[in-house]
Amino acid sequence: MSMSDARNRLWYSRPAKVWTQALPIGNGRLGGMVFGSIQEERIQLNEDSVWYGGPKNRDNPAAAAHIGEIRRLLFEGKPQEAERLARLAMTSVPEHFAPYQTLGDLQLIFEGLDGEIGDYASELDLETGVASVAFRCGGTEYRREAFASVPAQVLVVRLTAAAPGSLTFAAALSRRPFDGTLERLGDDTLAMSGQCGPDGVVYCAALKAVVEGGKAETIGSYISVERADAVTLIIAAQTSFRHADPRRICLEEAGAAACKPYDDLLRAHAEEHRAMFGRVALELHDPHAEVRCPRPTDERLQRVREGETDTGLEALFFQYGRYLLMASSRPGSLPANLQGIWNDSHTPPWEADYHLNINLQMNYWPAEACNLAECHEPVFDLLERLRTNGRRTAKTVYGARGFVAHHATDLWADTAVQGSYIPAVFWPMGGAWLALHAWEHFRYGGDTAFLAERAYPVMKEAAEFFLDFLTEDEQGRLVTAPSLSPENSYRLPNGNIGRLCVGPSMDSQILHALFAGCLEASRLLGADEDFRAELEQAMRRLPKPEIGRHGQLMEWSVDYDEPEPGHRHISHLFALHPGEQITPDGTPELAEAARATLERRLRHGGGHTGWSRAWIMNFWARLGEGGQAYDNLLSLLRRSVHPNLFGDHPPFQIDANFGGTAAIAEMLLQSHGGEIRLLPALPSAWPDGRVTGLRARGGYEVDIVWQDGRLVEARLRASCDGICAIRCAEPLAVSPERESFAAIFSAVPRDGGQEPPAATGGKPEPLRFAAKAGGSYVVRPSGRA
Ligand code: FUC
Repeated sequence: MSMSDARNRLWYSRPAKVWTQALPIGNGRLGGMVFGSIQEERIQLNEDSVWYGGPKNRDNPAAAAHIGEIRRLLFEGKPQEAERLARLAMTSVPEHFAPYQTLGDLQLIFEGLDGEIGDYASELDLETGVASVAFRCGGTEYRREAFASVPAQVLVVRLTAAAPGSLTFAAALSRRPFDGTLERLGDDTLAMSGQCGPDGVVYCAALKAVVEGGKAETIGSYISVERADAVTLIIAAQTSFRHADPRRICLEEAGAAACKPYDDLLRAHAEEHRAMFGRVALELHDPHAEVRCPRPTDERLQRVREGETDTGLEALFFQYGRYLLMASSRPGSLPANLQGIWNDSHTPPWEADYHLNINLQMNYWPAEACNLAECHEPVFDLLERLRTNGRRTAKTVYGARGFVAHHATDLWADTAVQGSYIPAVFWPMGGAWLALHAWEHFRYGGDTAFLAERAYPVMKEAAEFFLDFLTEDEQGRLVTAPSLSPENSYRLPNGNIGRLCVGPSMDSQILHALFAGCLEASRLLGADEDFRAELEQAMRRLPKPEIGRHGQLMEWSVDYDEPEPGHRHISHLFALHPGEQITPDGTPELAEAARATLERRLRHGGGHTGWSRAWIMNFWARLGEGGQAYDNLLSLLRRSVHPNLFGDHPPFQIDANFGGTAAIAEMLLQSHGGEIRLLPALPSAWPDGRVTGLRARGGYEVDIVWQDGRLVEARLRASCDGICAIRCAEPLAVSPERESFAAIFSAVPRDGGQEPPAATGGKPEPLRFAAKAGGSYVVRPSGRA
């Protein structure tokens, strides 16, 4: 295997004591947390479909009959009465769905490792996707490697020692509590099977040992290995979510992998992994950085917590987000849940579910921009299933067409109201927001077949629900009701606190984006003229973003007092990010109000959860405020990251990793509103650097080099024909890349103007040119072209 860059490694000089120090591996479907312990190693295991309980129709049949009354109470300014009725009539039966659970542990108990330990290092190589542990004991060097293979669909653990016959250990699969069956199959295999509740999935995990030298036998619940030279352990796992006979598939997968030499398994895995991971590189030059031999990652993090900066760690955090998405979301797997795929509990926080009121969406913010578009696919699969269930929920709960999903969903794509926590659950926007992800996938990649077959149908059906559900307010606007502003509350003039409301700003903003997307998509596809007319009309009647008495964007349709002005959700800035209804250039007053909103939230302690901090970074990046985005990155690293760089809510929640990675990309490259912006929010802390392989909407891959805070050059590789509008802080000029085979390009001056475009009002106009699919273009500041 070729060497990888030390900059893309996490490493530690001690084994993990707690789970949030262990190192994650994953292939989207299978996950492992490697502790790196010497005498008793633990690799905690996950399979993405190990959820407790089966699919249920939980929609409350009383709902549709009461929606009118709940609405009336809200319009009359009686949210508490509305909430009482919603709680009775809309809460699902049963109230909750069940959690995602741990699969169990691989346990390895070693003999003969009680001597003095030297040269210990555990590491996670993001480029190869291999976690390893190396140490010396009694004069012998030991090494363990672990990875989750996409090609082989198994976890692989390799144990070696420099002296022959040095490996004696017992290996077991365990799950606590466990009421399934454990089988010994021959000398080298164990199988652990069970069921996650009476109507839940049946699972099977298999462990197979391939021993070189020495011998293996199964005794009790263990595989015993004696005096081996090297051992490859294969762990396979499957559930009845995908296969009628998970045990058979699992044993087949373990058997097939065990037939392959370890080097072949490793090569196939690392090649597949590198090909994706290597699409993007980020260098943030720092003259003070220790590039060659940096300190252990936890020590670097500690120094940052104590006030230092470490641009290498910032770049590592960026790449780690990409690594984690590759490890927890691949074609055919389920989407990354609140913990990605890594969970050691039977009762994890928030069921480790798919929260649709920010968290799942945030998980996928880096997917397109950070060149991992295929990792987005599980979301589109989930959307298909949400559509099916959500049609029933739309009809039963709201008497409406289309499909609806609320604030959270599970393995079974449950669309019912989830739980009874009033500030969150009665929110009908989850499906609509998620459907926009399919639209984004098209905007980045330009795949019209995907648009026609997958994106547009789900967007259209999400929109159809709202054409029925929206109701007219006193001003004749079309508003959502009942709904809420996730998960915030407001104070009425009489002092009462409300959560349920009419027309929260976020809802109108999501609908603005959804309707606009549907209109554009249907035009591109030449479909549904009548529907388009209906949508256009509805869109005009949606409430517009409004400015309140603190100069802030209003979160509700009334400028209510806020009991918690530093609330972690900043839902009413959806229009700034990930939406694009508000931009500093297009809507300067609203952008100012967005800034005031952020400042107000932050003054009152906002950003206290990891994901909230990550969203704040994205907002500042969209406002072109690199310094603010960077300060919030520092806060994220200082307060909301575990020693293994997992994001912290607290507790551990992975969205901060993905949101943080997306924000760093957003600081370097933006492509919303029909323009590509180079270095739109570059902080002074990153004066020199280079990024390669980021993606921009319209079908571009973009490399950027900058020095002293100024663009040196950018290279664009186009995968679609189109007019490229691109800008940065100074005027730009373009030339086709010399080695490019597609030399056909022409500058398209705006309004018949000259090329390169002149600066207007201090801000340069974007450069426009016709890009051809397959063409490469070099863009430089025009003074230096
Ligand atoms: C959101 C947040 C919580 C938490 C939960 C999983 O709704 O309000 O902070 O992140 O999801």
